[in-house]
Amino acid sequence: MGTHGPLIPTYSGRLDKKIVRIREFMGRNMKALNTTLLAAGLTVLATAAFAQSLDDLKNDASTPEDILTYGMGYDLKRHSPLDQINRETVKRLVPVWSYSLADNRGQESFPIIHDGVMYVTTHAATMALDALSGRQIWKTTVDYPAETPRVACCGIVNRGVAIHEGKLYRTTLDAHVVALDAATGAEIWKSKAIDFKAGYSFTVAPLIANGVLITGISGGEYGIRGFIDGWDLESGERLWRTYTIPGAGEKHSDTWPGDTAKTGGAPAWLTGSYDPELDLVYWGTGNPGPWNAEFRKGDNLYASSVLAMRPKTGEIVWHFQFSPNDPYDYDATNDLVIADLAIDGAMRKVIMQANRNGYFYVIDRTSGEFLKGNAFERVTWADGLDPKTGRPIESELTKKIRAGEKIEIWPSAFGGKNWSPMAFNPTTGHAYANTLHIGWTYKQVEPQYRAGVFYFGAEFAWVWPKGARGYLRAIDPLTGKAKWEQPSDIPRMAGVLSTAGNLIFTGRMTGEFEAFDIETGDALWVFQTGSGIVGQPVTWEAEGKQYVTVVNGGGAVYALFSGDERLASTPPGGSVWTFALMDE
Ligand SMILES: [Ca+2]
Ligand SMILES: [Ca+2]
Repeated sequence: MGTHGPLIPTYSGRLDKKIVRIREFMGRNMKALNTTLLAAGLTVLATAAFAQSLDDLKNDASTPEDILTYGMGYDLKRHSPLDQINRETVKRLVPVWSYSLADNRGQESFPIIHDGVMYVTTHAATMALDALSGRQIWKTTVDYPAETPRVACCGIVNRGVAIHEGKLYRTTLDAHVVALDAATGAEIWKSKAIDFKAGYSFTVAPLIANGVLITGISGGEYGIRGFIDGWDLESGERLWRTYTIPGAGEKHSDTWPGDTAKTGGAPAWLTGSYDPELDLVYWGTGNPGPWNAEFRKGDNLYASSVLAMRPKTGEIVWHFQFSPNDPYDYDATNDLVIADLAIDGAMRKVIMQANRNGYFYVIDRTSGEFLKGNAFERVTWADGLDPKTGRPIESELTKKIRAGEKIEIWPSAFGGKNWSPMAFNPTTGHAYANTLHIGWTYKQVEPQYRAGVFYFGAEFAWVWPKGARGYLRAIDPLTGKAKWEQPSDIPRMAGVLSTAGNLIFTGRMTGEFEAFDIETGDALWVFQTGSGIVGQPVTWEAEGKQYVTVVNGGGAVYALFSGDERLASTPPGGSVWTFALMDE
């Protein structure tokens, strides 16, 4: 079993459970083998321990000893039932280990943990670490052409692996999908999605739903035609491709004038959520291109939308468009969180999104019906949403933009919230999100398309507020209102984690990893990690002990585009940090 075998003894407390699992696994046809198997020792155990079935992925949120899915569950709630680290004990939270990623780019990798091994990525490598000690087990580099970074608009990043039956799956900046052996890091297959040179790239962590590996393309700022792909887990063969912009003559192609659809953008660069009961994947799409909306009059489906799709076929079952004919780079790729909420006296199956456009949406995930949409940040581009359809009511300012004027608009292209995922706590009923308080002056100009080059058709400059540029907020999904907020001068761009210990974890671009009281928002704990945090905190347990892990490493979208000189005093350099409670 190579390097994996020696880890098993550190998990001796779970051996009995494993043996039971193996018995069940072998049970139906091979009962007689049980005794032999038990006597066969660790090699057999370790082999079987690699299996993590589709059911394991489905149950991920309720099995805190591992983290098998991006977002800590198909529902992307990023909420853990673990409570050993809580409001009372968090003062004893200390680092257990740190591992250098040996990379100076921004780090956004979501850690996957299975059987005592943690898997993390950078744009340039995939790594397996002993989760308890931080020791590197293997590291496999990613080779891509040196010219590739020019087609990645907003950070040379990778958001992590997917895992299934002993294999890891990741994407590469030059638009390939790779399968690796989880035990050794050896490449099993590598498939090309598309030629990267025209502005296509991958940063997304793949989703495995109903046995299909799903990826979404990046490149919304380069005049691409967006798509979402389904891949065969075993062979790497592409099973389907669903374009996020219909082809000529297809349904909704009339929402694009002339041949504007060909360079219409609508990327799909963040991981979707999945409801196994409905067998629907929810995947957000990005802005239409170019930003100049007068160049492509019409709703521009399916840009700035959510698509509900069948994972087996890629069929679009329903769609909802947040920002029709969007001029403002309001990607709708942000995390689509699945929950069941009481709305107007009835329990509804919903998805929720804190959209870049400044509205917090609640949508019926069975049908796509708009239920609620309220501003969670300053919004001037619209006066509100139609209460029945959710369609934005554009403000006088947006009308002036459309007439060619230069106008100050809120929120900016950074959005009311950027990609950094929020958490949802089903007990408090609140979403916890790092929101952005940034405006911009904006004017549409003639766009010029050149393959692999920014395709904006707009001139813009950021408008900074006097005080905080961002707030960690506890948001009521039904009203958009904040129960509490924690300001930050340099805005937080990290993911958020909620725990049953009544804590919220997140981090700052100046390096602080932080814990807050979920009820009051009071800051309870902080640790300086030495580089900016734009990654995604997770929590897990082993041998009865709770751990918290976050990847740090400053950089990516805000650092690249804000010109915020205050970040100069925070050095780059990515690491994985893991924390646990010091003994009393
Ligand atoms: Ca789990
Ligand atoms: Ca965009």
